[in-house]
Amino acid sequence: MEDNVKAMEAIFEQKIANDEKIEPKDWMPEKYRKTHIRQISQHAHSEIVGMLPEGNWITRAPSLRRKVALLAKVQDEAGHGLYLYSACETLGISREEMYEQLHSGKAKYSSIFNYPTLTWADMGAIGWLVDGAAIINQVPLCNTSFGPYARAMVRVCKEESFHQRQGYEIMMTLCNGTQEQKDMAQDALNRWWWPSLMMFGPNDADSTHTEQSMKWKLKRKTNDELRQQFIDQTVPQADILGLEVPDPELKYNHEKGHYDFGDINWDEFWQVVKGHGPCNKERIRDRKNAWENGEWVREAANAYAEKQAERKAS
Ligand code: BYC
Repeated sequence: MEDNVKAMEAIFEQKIANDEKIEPKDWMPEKYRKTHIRQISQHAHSEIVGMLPEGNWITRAPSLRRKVALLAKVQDEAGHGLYLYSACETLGISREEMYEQLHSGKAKYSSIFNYPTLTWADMGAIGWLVDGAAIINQVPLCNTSFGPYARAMVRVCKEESFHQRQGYEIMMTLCNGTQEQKDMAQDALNRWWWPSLMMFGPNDADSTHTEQSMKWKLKRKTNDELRQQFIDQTVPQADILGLEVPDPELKYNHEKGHYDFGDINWDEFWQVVKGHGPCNKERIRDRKNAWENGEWVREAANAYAEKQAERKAS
């Protein structure tokens, strides 16, 4: 029996070394399975909770064109959540169980969605910064070792590129507008900059999972590498907008070929992760309400599916 497990372990390790995908029916170590359930379900929850701060602005979008684009973006996020929940289900956890973990606070979701969206400029800042950070984090995941996750990510990344551009275009319009509009864009950047840097997770030295996840090729880059990439890519975009990044220590380091930046407030990050951010309670309340109010829809859909199956069988 033990020899059998060792042989399967060797096949698994070889596949990882060869950059072959691990598929749901392949043998995998229990820890690999559990780590993937944790990360993929948290990712799915982030997409679904991420619909709330933006959904808040659909009825207040400043024009029909803006409303259509925002509505499409929020719908895309629902779709991303569904691909990810489906990918996660292939690892042997049910969707109900995942929802239960979200609603009870057992499962995390991205810290970024616990901040409020106060003005229309926040729709621009979220698309530009939050989706921008998501792309940087997720492009390497297209190459992750677990097949269903990698394949879901390919499509998600394509859609995130559209989201990033619609956000940047909102910022561009505001920055080319009146002084009041430009101030609104600056205020949104001031509020979203640091939480966007926190999205990449704790510094590598404080990250619990990075080392093992890199070995399994679940993560292809570390939290700090991705954060630096985001800063290097985004600061020139802020320059084009004529906005100031709210970090007095931000400076291009010619020797390193990267921007140096100030200290991240990790106390704030952990407070938000532990449920004490500005909107944590509201977000979970809204998700629970959506689940409870949707019960009749699930019942009707299940009843319909049963009827169809009965018809086919008869
Ligand atoms: N927020 O060992 P670490 C989107 C937790 S959605 C909350 O580095 P890991 C979008 C972490 O879970 C964006 N918690 O962890 C949607 C761990 O706690 P547990 C979501 C965080 O997993 C709508 C502990 O801290 N993207 O794109 O190796 C609109 C130690 O961290 C956070 C994804 O989920 C955080 N920011 O690395 C617009 C991408 N960071 O689980 C956009 C996939 C860390 O031990 N996920 N924690 O209790 C990942 O790439 C990785 O999971 C992370 C963290 C880089 C986030």
